[in-house]
Amino acid sequence: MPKKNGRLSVDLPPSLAAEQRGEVAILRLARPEKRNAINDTTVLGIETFFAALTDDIKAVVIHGGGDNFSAGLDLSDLAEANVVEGMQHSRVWHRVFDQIQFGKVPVVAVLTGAVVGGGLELAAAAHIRVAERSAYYALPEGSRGIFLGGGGTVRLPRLIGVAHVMDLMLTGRTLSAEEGRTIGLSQYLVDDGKGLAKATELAERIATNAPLSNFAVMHVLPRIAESDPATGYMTEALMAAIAQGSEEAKARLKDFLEKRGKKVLRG
Ligand code: 1HE
Repeated sequence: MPKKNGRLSVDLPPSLAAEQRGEVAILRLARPEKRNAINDTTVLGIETFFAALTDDIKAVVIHGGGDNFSAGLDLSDLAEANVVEGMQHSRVWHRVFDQIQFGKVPVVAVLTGAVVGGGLELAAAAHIRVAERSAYYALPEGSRGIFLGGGGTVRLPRLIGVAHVMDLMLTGRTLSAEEGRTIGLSQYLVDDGKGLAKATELAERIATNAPLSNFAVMHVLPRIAESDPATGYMTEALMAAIAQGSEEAKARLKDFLEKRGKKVLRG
């Protein structure tokens, strides 16, 4: 099948732009004049994008246009909200970000400039984070009189531990890209301007895996990590058996044994 390149045919709001490069779809937050602050339209547009992924897309890259990934929630969205609306608003973010974490294909996020509040929550829903040196992280919700609402209290402690989240939330302080890399906010740290290329390279590599293996990593690994060990081992055994029983695994193992398969990549 010919590999497609160009604009993705999905109807997105002006705050988002999507393109396809071969088997990788690239979603850009396209509201740089507001530091890619995420308003309701944008959240729903992210949902539309992930729902529209066709079977030829094997991985996604998400990045921010301009100098920043995202300044988080568009604060004008919540200014007039009552308690019920606040709760509903948060639940929409949960639904959409769940579609990223537990969607069809792995997602690589490129972190630049402000990765703040809901921007950090969005980044945490991705599977791999590539930070440029310009990236900085903060959770300023406390200073705004609000609280995390995009799944950050669930996802961030699993990435960096409760103590670091507590520190960020109570002090509102900023972590540098280097500090973020050290505590596990990003798996990669690259020079400014190199993030999108690195993330695309990783996404292209991910796209060569068997889809069932990627699916298992996204959907089964996090559940096993949350399980008691006995349940985890049994779930792992079941998943391993399902994966290795597949035609794709048989063909890939045969390729390796007959010297056609790829060797493990160094670096
Ligand atoms: C915004 C937002 C926003 C920028 N909502 N409009 N997030 C925050 O509390 C972060 C708020 N933003 C900032 O602290 C700064 O904008 C930044 C440090 C991120 C960047 O500073 P800078 O100097 O590059 O930009 P700027 O001049 O502050 O912002 C440019 C414009 O974007 C300006 O609008 P303009 O009409 O005056 O040009 C800003 O008002 C606008 N802007 N950030 C609305 N966030 C699901 S719950 C999640 C809860 C949260 O995410 S709380 C954290 C919210």
